[in-house]
Amino acid sequence: ANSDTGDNAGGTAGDDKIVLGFSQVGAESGWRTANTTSVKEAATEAGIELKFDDAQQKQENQIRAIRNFIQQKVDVIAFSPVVESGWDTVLKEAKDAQIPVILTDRAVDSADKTLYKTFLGSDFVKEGRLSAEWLIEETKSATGPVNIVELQGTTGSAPANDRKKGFAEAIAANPNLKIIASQSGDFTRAGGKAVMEQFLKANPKIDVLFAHNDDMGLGALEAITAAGKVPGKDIKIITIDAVKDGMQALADGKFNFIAECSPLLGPQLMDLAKKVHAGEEVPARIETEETTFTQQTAKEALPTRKY
Ligand code: GZL
Repeated sequence: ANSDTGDNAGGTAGDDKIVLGFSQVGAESGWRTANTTSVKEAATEAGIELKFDDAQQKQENQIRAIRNFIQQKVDVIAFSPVVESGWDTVLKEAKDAQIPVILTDRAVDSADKTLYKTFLGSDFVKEGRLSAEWLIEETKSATGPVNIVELQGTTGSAPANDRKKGFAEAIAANPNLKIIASQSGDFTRAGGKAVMEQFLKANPKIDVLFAHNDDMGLGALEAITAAGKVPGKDIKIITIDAVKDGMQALADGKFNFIAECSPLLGPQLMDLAKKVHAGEEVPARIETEETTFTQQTAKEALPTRKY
């Protein structure tokens, strides 16, 4: 740690623990809680002292937490930025305090790439594209328009922006596929349910729901069945994450396709924290390994899913 207790002054310092300050988005979804578990367990495993803060999905709370970490002179700061913009000032303060910063899960839009050492997380554009590619294949024999409604993630967040972009770019190739409504459900089950209720009231013909995460899709299920429609049949459902509850819905035939987004970033984060603390070079971008699931492969994978 950067503690200037002086008790190591001049002596052969014991190899004291690395102190990592971690600012987490919140606890909005199954993905998020699995991610928190992964970070906490990996810190224990790695012998790293973790200072953990839950920002309840508020950027000002993350900025405050990062400032506290700087005051406490932690060795390394890591965080998952709830939104892409508005980080340059506080990241500059961390840089001036010579505390290396690691981005996990979500990215920031800062032009100055020296404000953080690396970004460890998924390629959200690819997740959106893979979701669309499944739908293009699934509807290739459709003659008339295929009406899609989209439940976006948290407004301004990298996963919401990029999943939307990847999906929209891919379906542009097929004029039959139309996004007739698109709105944020803030990555939560409650948000997904509330917005899907509105979609169903306003749109008599909905063929497909594209939800930016499982939790909003799970909330939408309640609205769809309440409207007397059969999820997975009357309305095809595509989601992203592949957390256990989403995979169960997929195996049960209520969802049709999930693009995985792995929350298990803890071990890689701790390895990176040790490297940046030691002043070692690390890659600027580390992309998470992940796959996709159909109803059949979800049934096969469920028994061994870790989250
Ligand atoms: C993606 C992550 C998103 C998940 C949601 O890496 O930021 O936030 O897809 C979570 O479930 O709320």
